[in-house]
Amino acid sequence: MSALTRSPAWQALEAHAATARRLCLRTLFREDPSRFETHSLTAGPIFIDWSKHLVTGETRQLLLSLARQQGLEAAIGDLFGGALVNHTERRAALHTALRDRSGQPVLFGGRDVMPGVRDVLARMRRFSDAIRDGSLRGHTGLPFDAVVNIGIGGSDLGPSMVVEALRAHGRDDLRVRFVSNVDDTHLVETLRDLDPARTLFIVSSKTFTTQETMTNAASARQWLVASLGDAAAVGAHFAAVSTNVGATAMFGIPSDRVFEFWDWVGGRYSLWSAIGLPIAIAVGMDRFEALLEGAHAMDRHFRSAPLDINGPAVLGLLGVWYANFLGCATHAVLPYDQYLHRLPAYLQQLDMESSGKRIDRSGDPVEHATGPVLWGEPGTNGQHAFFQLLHQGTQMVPADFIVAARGVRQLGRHHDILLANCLAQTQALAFGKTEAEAYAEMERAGMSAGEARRLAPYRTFPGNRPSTTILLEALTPSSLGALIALYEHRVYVQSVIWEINPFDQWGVELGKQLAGGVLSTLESRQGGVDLDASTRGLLTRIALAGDAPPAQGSR
Ligand code: G6Q
Repeated sequence: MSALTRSPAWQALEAHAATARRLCLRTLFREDPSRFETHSLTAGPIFIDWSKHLVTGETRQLLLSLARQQGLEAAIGDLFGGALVNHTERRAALHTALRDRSGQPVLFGGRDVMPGVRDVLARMRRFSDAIRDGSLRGHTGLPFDAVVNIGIGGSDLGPSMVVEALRAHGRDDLRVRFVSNVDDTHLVETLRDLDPARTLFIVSSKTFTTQETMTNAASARQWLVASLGDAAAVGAHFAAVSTNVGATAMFGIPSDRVFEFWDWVGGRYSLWSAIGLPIAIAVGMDRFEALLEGAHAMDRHFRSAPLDINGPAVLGLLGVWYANFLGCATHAVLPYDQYLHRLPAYLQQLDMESSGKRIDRSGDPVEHATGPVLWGEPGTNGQHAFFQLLHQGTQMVPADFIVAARGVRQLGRHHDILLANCLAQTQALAFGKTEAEAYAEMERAGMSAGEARRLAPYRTFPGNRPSTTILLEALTPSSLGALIALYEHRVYVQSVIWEINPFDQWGVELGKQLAGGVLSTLESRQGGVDLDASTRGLLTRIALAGDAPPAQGSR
């Protein structure tokens, strides 16, 4: 048994979990009229109701003891203070500096990083303003009406999720699109209705070596040069965001169109950096800065609020409670907001790439569960699909319901209906429906006693299924920034408890390394002798299938 699982705080939680499994939320609410007040909090612009969780005052105290035992408060200081929290790569994780609006220095290695951060923000403002007002033009003198971001993973998911979330602030005459997949259909379908003379590409890649991104960028350059008939057009139609300034120059991107970021910004934490350039172009730099403001408000809360009313700490500790003590293997994120439809995909990377680890900070295998599988879809769509399992399946799935009190659009009763569904679902999950209630309901509807008895077990909902309601006043750039930062810090809290590094991603690096080897075998059409039988067999089948004729599109 590891020191963590042997520790007093861990052992106390294990002992407590045996009784907590049998907790009844109906009873907890009946016996404590102030449960909602004592189990809710305000974190920056976000209200969090965590009263519908399988926790008592004792659970709360025991989780806080675990947090203190694991040194959570000091670890929060380390994160903001530029300590090498990413110990395997010997890096800090100073994404919070990118949105620091305090005017105070942020030191890393004895140097203030803020002048560099402010300089890049100022350049982003000049560039995005010039695209938006049409003063920066393409090779043939036309203003841009489309921006295509080419990137993948952390260089795609954050900005694309935010551009979707803030679509209400976008402009119809300036389309912002994202290409990530190396499958050529993604690039082809994205470009097919665009005018090369009015299209700007942003190649976003921290390393500027990622195979998918560089392949897409090269094909985009070909498309542009072939259409405009002049290789010199590249300089006017490409910008880059990268830490690898040498490689951007080799690609032909002029240095005044290269936006820098730094090693201390992890890919999945980078939307606050120049990786957010497509956001600034889509919705304007003022709104991008409002996004930073919102995140900074959450940072201030995380740094200063006592742990028991600290949003990221409470959510992180609940995550530990369910993953390690109540055996939950998955966690659902259910935004009741169509604009947030890419949030689950974004959070999947943030959470699973950060918490999907099996070696602890001392280099030993962990002896406890780490990150659960995170998944989700917007409500109300999910209600007509997988919610069945949430309500009546055999697994417990803790779920986050995210909703805004005020809708962005004000169309008829839509928003009230959305809100009602969201609240009703958390109610049903928590309080369920007993067999007697199900029976009485059917009897009232005029069903025969025999039929009602037969169906009652099927129409019973066990309840006691935990959920958090995350309530925004409205979805704005600033509340969105706070929401994303809330999840970032939740991931950090869990990593501190689990003693893992949330800032490296060796699993992703493996994919980058392996694909290269298989590709050379595939292209040489010769089965490599050192390949395993399955890969060799599949390569042979692929070679036999030959090259299919290219699809004929309508355009
Ligand atoms: C993020 C990961 C990964 C990365 C992509 C793209 O934290 O490291 O998703 O963002 O692999 O890498 P580049 O930005 O270097 O192209």
